[in-house]
Amino acid sequence: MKISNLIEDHQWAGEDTFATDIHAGLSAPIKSISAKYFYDDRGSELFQKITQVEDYYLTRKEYSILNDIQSVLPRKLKLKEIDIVELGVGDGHKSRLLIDGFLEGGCQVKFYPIDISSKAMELLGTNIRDRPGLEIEGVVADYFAGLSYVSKKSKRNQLVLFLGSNIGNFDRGFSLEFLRSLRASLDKGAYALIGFDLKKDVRVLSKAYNDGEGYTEQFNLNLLRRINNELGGSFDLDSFQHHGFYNPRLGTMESYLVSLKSQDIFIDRFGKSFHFEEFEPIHLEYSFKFLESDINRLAEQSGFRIVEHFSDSDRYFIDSLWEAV
Ligand code: AVI
Repeated sequence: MKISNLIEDHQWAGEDTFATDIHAGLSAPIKSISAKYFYDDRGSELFQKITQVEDYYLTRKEYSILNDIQSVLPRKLKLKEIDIVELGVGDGHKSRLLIDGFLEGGCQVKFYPIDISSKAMELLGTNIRDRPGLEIEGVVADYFAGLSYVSKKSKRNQLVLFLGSNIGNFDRGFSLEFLRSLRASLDKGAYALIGFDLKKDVRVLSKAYNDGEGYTEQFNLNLLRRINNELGGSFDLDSFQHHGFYNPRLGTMESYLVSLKSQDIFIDRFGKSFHFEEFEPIHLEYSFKFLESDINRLAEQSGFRIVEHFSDSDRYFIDSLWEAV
């Protein structure tokens, strides 16, 4: 697997951005930490664990959908050659299912996984390898820089994968903006397969984000550990409690860490303490949920036509195939 790194050294001010964002988030009247900071090595490992627990149905349901459509998709698209572009690489298991389907259907595939993390890219390279009919070029870049790089190289029809309901971590306004930018970076006739977690029984949602094994709690607390390790913070992880709940007004799961006592947390890097009232929350993440009508509206408003919605037997999740019009 070839890896093209589009991130220049001077652009990678990751550590400073982290410090600045944490300072701003903990100084705000309603404290927050951006969910994008979940995924350091430990956080990515914990997320992998979450995807394997019974309560977190999303990965399992999406995998079953992709398994079902593995051979359907190549027949529907009827292409001899395809460039499959994946935004945000996971461990490669889902994309591998689809790639195998195209290869078995006699289609030549070039696979371009795009991710900001070179570490994630290296890991992916251990799970998916070049073989006859398949060439892989990992692109280390943000999504749109990566897409523009691929579109300059690509002479074939493209299928963009944005799986896992990653779109649910954007707020409603930003998801539309994101999909419009995605459309703008594609040629007419290109395809996108986008994973959406559907609205459902609140108890099912609630269990998924408060899993019985406690991995979601550790995943959230890992953000405080990151601040301790990287910025010299003094968070006592036992004095914060994970709280995940469904907000039906916004149609989203929300996750918080709640301070169990009144406390001052000194952070070395900033040379100062941050005060927490007893039971004061830090907001961490939104995971928006969708109706089929939301998906239809998003496609229409961003310049795509729906080819087909693929769902699982419980209708928990939809992978929606779109064509750029
Ligand atoms: C990556 N993302 C789609 C996950 C979600 O369901 O929002 C992240 C996650 N947060 C808690 N559990 C999983």
